[in-house]
Amino acid sequence: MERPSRIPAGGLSSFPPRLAVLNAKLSVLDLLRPPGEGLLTLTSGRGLASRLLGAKESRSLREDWPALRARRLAAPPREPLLLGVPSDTGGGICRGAAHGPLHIRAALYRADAYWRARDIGDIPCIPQLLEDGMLSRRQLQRSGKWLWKTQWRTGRPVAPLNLLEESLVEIWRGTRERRVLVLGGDHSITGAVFAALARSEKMAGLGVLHIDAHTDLLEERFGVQHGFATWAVPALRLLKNPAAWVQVGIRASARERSHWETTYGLRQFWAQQVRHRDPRRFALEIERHFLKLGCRRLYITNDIDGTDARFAPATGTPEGGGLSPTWVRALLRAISARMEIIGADLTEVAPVLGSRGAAARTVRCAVSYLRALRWGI
Ligand SMILES: [Mn+2]
Repeated sequence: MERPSRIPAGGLSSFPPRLAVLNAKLSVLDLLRPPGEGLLTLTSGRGLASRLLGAKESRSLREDWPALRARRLAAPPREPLLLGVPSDTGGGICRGAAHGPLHIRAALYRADAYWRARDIGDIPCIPQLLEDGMLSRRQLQRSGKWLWKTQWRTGRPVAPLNLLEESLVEIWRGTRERRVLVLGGDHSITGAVFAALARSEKMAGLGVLHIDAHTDLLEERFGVQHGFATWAVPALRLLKNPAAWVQVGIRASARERSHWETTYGLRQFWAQQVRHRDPRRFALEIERHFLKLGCRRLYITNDIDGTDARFAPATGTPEGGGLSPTWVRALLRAISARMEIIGADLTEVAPVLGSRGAAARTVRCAVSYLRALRWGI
């Protein structure tokens, strides 16, 4: 029997659309799910997105998704895009950050129509997987076939961190200047963002502002390299000058500040050093620091646990003695108004931990951080 060629004589319009999709070469971006649907569920979790976003919103997102996604990916290059990574397999104490993107969106969409129209959806996250290098060939093949269907080939990304890295590389291959706002997920996702930044040659002249209660500078944890406490080590090594990595809000650490600064060459500002200072003056100080190192562009990674646990309790490792939301917002607003933000993320929001009130407070805080960022558009 003769096999049909890719596109029939009548062109794509006369072809059944499903078949056209199967025959076209899939890009990793074709795997992006509608917002809130990247946390893959079967019968029991079905309807999570519609419960939070509303049945109408989630139905219309689902029905028009491929066209909507394509249109949003084609937005003017300076417009930042929103991408969700509902994975908390890299977490290790209390999980739940996989639910962060959906809950944050539900509140963000209500507050700000801008982000609703810039949402390119979720990385599809098979909940038990984290990084392809941790998987057997057999598992890669099984989940790869499930994810890519007939388009599966060895070497294609399967686990959440690899899908995220490849998606960003693909986005920057198409539009080098594209800015992204990534919603985690546990903090391991930021490691994948940095791998993609490096592969896309975006590390030169880049400064990093890292807000967190923890240093995330373990070389490994129980022999595992990918995770919420270890991602910053390989990411830091990708930066030309480690001094261009500035941590703010640190307080839960087995070692002194001097240990981290000497071992890794980065700069740390512990919560107790800065929380009583004027955040705008502090922003000026770190801007001067970045400029001295030749860094004019900034990536911001914001772990919600950098914020004091009183204000943002719904997270895997809440810590007291932290920064206030007012302080963090003022810092974000001031620094993003002065430097060019090429990307940012917000991680570790776990709305399923603690009471409903705790979740609502944490999500409110998260949304206010996203809205504090100035993208200069
Ligand atoms: Mn942390």
